[in-house]
Amino acid sequence: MKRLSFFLIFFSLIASGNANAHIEVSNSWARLIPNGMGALFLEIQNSHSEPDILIKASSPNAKSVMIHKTERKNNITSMRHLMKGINIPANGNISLKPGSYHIMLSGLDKSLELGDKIEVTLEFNKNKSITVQPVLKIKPPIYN
Ligand SMILES: [Cu+2]
Repeated sequence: MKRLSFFLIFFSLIASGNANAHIEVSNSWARLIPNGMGALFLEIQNSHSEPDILIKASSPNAKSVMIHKTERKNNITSMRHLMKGINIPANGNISLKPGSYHIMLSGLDKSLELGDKIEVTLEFNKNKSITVQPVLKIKPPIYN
């Protein structure tokens, strides 16, 4: 009986671990923009049959971290703050890339230089938080 309950606990731990780890983040990199600004780009893959939401992000290297989307309307480019985060479709993926979704960093540590790594933690509605360590780069064009 003791052995059986041990296995039950063991398997329920595996099951909850799987349900909690359906989000994968890859190809993260960050752009350093003058005046202590930066933007983080990455890809999010959801292998679950239910959608999830990237609800917020935070960084020990920046004073403010916001989820943004760059939009172009009537030849004017602007950035929108996505208060409700970004939906990640079931069994799908979302790209945070220049000209689209990104994570806006402001008030970055003044000592940071190109090639340095920063740390950003992403929080999801269902999945556990994921921390990435993107390298600071500049990829032209700077504003798009
Ligand atoms: Cu932005």
